Amino acid sequence: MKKITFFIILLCSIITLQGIAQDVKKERIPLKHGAHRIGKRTDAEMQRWREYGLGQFIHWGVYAIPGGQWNGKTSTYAAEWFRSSGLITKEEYDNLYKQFNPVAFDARQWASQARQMGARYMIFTTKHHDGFCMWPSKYTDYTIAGTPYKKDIVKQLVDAYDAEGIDVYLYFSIIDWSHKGYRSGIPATEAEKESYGTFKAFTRNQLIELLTNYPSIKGLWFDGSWDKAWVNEAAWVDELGRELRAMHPGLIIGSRFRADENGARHIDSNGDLIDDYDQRFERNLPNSLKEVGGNDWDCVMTIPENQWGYHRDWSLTYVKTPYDLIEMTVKANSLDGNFVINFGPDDKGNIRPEETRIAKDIGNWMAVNGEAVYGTHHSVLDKHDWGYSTQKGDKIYLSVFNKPMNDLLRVKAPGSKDKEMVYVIESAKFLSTKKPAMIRDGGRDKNGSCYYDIVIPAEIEKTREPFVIEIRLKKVGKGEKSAYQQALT
Ligand code: FHN
Repeated sequence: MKKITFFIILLCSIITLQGIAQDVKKERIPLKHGAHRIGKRTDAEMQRWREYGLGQFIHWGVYAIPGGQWNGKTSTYAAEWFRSSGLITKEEYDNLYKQFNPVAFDARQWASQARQMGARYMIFTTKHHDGFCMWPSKYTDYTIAGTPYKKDIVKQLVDAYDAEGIDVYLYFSIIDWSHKGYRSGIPATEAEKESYGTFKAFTRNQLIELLTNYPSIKGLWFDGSWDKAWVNEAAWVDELGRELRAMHPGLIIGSRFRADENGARHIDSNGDLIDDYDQRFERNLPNSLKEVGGNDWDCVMTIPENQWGYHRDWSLTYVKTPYDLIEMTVKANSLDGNFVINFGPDDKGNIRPEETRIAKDIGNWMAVNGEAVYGTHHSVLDKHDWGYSTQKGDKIYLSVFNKPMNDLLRVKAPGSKDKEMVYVIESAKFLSTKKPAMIRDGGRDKNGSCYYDIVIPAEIEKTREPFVIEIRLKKVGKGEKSAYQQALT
């Protein structure tokens, strides 16, 4: 008896403690510089962002000159970090810009290639961690104006991509190795504070300059904001964000710009997303909606493993295939995110042939199947092993990357809350052939979900390409079949 009483008391204590723990978890702390909005932005600009589906990233700067190699040695470092590779002295690197002369650069050709690939937005590195500016900034001499090339690259790109109807976002690195006042650690002395103050003023000036010079851009894509010194400036950075947004209504900024006053980055101390979309999924797609936490998000991805800037030698790394990248694109959209593929042009301004081929293949697939990506979101269907489903209005797109050996694609329709009703497939067609698909009834489970087997015809099977089936569902009384099924089964 004593034992039973003991266990009952223990159980009650555990339940009470759990309750307290949950209450403590739910308690919100007052934050001045955390998220300024709970939930997603609902304005037209952000809705447009949400519908892009596929984007292009471009990492281009003076690091394209060494392209990962120097004095006959090859670095396995990310090429855009070459200054830190140990193969070049800082002085040599900092003088590379005097040779930067991308005579083959043709912004219109890049933009046309991006449009053919199906990109709806582009993010361009105006300034990476080395601090070299691809626009003629009046706040430093370390810019494109000081190169033999001289011309404003950012302007040419903004104009060319605007002309193709591709929205432009400017990548901006907070880390800037070229500025004397830049530091990673929190300034301790008055002199350090003063020096860091000059860096803050410089950063603010450059951001205002970018928004002033290129007013058609849609957003700023921040990077290199993890330094303690920057994180420590929550109030100042928050105010800067306000100023930039006031200057440029509708401006879109991801979660990597600022931290809250407790140093929490991306997600504030109350668990809410800081700014407009979650930037934490770099080269790392989430696997479930739960991971995404109901937020907008993007995933930026390299074609090789971890090379963003131009590296001459791709033989040292796995290079993703067009189908790898297409699958990732569809997966991102099935989880309510955008997917952005990175390109690293060479020092002359050429997009490397491997990237051009990949862009072309992706574009050919997107031209036929892009409906499954643009403007779509997570579908009402469960995740299936053959691939991913996305949805737009009442159209559900089944993107198949793992074709079943029996050429029957099993689809589980959602269960219906009303026990007398079930979902049937009202219509189904292949996007590539535009032909209707034949469907077999696959039975029901005890929760009222119906199963269907979509027959993959030989003409689709033989292409050995990922393909998309567009279906529509209809709720009918139990035992009824859709007119489509009656005709086709
Ligand atoms: O250090 C950079 C890296 O070079 C590259 O620019 C990527 C792109 O998102 N961002 C940083 C690493 O997170």
